[in-house]
Amino acid sequence: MLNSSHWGAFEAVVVEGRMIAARPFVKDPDPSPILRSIPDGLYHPTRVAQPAVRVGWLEGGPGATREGRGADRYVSVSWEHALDLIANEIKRVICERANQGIFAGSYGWGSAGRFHHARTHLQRFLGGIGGFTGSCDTYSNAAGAVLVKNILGTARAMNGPGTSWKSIADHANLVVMFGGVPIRNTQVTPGGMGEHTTRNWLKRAAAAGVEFCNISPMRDDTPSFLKAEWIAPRPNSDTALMLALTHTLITEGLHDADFLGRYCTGFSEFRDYLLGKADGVAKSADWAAGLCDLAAHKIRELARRMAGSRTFLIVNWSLQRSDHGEQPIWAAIALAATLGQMGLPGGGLGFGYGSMEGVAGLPHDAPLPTLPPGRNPIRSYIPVARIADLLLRPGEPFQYNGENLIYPDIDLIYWCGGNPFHHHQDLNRLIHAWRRPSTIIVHDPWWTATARHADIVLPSTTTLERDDIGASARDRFIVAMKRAVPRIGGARDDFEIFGELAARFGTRDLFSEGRSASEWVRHIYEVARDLAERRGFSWPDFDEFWERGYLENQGSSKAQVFFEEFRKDPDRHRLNTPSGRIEIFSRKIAGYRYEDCPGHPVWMEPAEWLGGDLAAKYPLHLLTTQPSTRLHGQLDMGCLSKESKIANREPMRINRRDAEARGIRNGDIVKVFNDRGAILAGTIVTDEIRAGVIQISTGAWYNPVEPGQVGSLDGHGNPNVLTLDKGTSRLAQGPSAQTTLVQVEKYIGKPPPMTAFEPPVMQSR
Ligand SMILES: Nc1nc2c(c(=O)[nH]1)N[C@H]1C(S)=C(S)[C@@H](COP(=O)(O)OP(=O)(O)OC[C@H]3O[C@@H](n4cnc5c(=O)[nH]c(N)nc54)[C@H](O)[C@@H]3O)O[C@H]1N2
Ligand SMILES: Nc1nc2c(c(=O)[nH]1)N[C@H]1C(S)=C(S)[C@@H](COP(=O)(O)OP(=O)(O)OC[C@H]3O[C@@H](n4cnc5c(=O)[nH]c(N)nc54)[C@H](O)[C@@H]3O)O[C@H]1N2
Ligand SMILES: [Mo]
Repeated sequence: MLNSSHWGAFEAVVVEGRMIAARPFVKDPDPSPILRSIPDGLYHPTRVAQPAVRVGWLEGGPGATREGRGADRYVSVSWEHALDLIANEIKRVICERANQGIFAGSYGWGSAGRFHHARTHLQRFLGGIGGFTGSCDTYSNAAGAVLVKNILGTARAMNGPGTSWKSIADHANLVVMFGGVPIRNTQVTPGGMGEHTTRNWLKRAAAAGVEFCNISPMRDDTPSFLKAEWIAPRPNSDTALMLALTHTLITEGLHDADFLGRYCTGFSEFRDYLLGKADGVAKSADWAAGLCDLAAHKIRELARRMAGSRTFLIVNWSLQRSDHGEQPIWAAIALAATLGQMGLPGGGLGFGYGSMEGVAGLPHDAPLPTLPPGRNPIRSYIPVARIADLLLRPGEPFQYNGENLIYPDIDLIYWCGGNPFHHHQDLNRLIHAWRRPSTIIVHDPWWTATARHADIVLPSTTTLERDDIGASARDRFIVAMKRAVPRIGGARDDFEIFGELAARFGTRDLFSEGRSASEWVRHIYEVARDLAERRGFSWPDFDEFWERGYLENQGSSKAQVFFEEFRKDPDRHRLNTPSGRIEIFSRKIAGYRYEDCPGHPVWMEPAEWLGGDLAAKYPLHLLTTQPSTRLHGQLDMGCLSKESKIANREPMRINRRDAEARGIRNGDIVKVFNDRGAILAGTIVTDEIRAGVIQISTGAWYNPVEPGQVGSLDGHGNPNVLTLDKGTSRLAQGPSAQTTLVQVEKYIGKPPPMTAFEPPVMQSR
């Protein structure tokens, strides 16, 4: 039976009603090994068996014993009882604080299915009873997306489709990759995929003779078959490097003045800054060498090589998940504009090509079946990564992208399909903030750290327990996700849960629009099919699609070149920016007068980095990359992720020199710490990572030694205990997770037991 996941389509192998394996989809040339972990997750003891209520909340009522969150026991209750408690509590909060007192931004990846999209169901339900405080943008690329909408006029520049790999393989001579193209990240795309294409495209480009340069603190951010040159600047110093490359181009007369004049606006302001007209500091290669810890001649050579080749720049999203994360994106756009190759085959730049599968695939114009989001009648929201600020600073003003906003006063959090105790920075600050609201409700199939810090937890089904459709704008396939096994424990679909809740508000029909789950799956397919027909595709009717298990759209055979039309005729194809051009200087952004995001790309020291004062106390830069063995926190308990652990802890990769200086060896348990907190991890000593930098993937389930306590040691290795919780700037307010310094020492003594993969203690009533 076919099914799908964010890491790829698969066949569920079921024996006597039990799923035993996920076999890769036959059409996938490079399936993800994460599939192996699916059956482990499906039947894992951390599945939430029944609706559960935290003892302190049940006994004391909303708001009682909030510091017990994370530590208290739970009581199993019936579905009826749990739903009554929730409905009454929502009514109380609406009555006392109005709807904006409910926070339901509910960020997270949930599952690949297009109908059982957990957050959308939550928001459709709450939208129908007066609305909620929501969130905008993403943890993935908020800083980049908000910026490029302003200066290129489209978020597509950040999210794709961009210039295709085919165009790069056929026409580029040189690909310079900031953050590499880690194939581990291209295992994933939201909504899943029928085929993983990145590895084969890279092979094709290498075979065609394209040369690669990897600018990253980690050598293995590119596969070894690319034989890429490795340049390893200090983390978070890329903006300085890009400015110096541009400075070299200009001072050596290698810039494309025609392109800058015809297609861009504001180059002269930027040039004045590069030449140091106002501050007396030329942003030269010599200047950047000290900031990036690279040789100045290397920077100059790279600039000349770029100008002498058809050069494509790749900038991964990771660079902008840092303090002033708008700047490396803007500086890269200015660099590409100065080279003047944007809009040419194999030239220009693209973002996120190593962040996800499909960003640079061959485009197809087929529609996606999707669940309509519904309407939120109130306009109250935060930029997504400001969750802790929202809870800690009710009533306080803040800025975002030119707007002056106020944090509303939240009394109830409803989270469905996401895991803030995985995704948010500075978890000790979050635990503190999380104590503010009276009530926290979570739906999840598993006892994640977020569920363990909630008052009411409802068990959701997984994709294996329901029918759905998997599809992504970045992939040609649309997959019938067929229910493979019966529901596990007392789990219910989110759709069904919100239908029951809506009934308690008299809005059931508004919420469901009178359709059952199976009618909805058919409906969203048929709506998309109509649209597909109008675009010249011919899709089978629903029954035939369901019977066959998937449908395959023809991708274009023609490579796409981003900005090709704009380059041909910038007047007819004006960009959606105030000037209609690429804004190297933005009058609009300058007009906001944000000192942390002025009107053109600039170098500003990040709050924490190896070039700053804090490095004396915390001399290692922590990179919290995406995990190769799972999706975020999902399937951390699966075999693939478990096999990767060192002494049961999340691996930490450290350079040989730094390990030797601390007397740390392969396999040692270490304590990683800074002023925000401390975690344990297992050591891997390597030469693949720059000295002064350590890597810990995100997603190890938070396992505090003292549950519920602010400042507890995490015995498993969730790096968000250590990361910085700060908006990138007042422009985008994105997360700054990659801006974090730490120290590492060998852990002496008996390590605490690992308990994150055991369900919490249930108390009988
Ligand atoms: N330090 C650091 N932190 C980061 C990042 C980083 O680079 N560094 N990256 C950030 C990024 S880019 C992202 S996108 C976030 C990801 O953060 P999240 O998207 O919040 O992480 P997931 O673990 O995917 O959480 C999804 C949750 O949905 C649950 N779920 C699955 N199916 C269903 C369902 O049908 N119904 C319900 N109700 N729940 C379901 C899963 O069990 C899981 O707990 O993390 C961010 N955090
Ligand atoms: N297997 C797997 N794949 C995933 C995910 C997952 O959970 N698992 N999550 C998906 C999601 S939601 C997203 S948004 C994307 C995120 O995609 P990205 O944000 O691009 O991914 P990261 O792994 O955080 O970073 C990629 C590389 O950038 C480098 N890097 C970090 N900081 C710097 C810097 O300051 N300068 C330079 N030059 N390089 C730096 C690191 O060495 C790192 O390996 O990944 C997606 N892919
Ligand atoms: Mo993401």
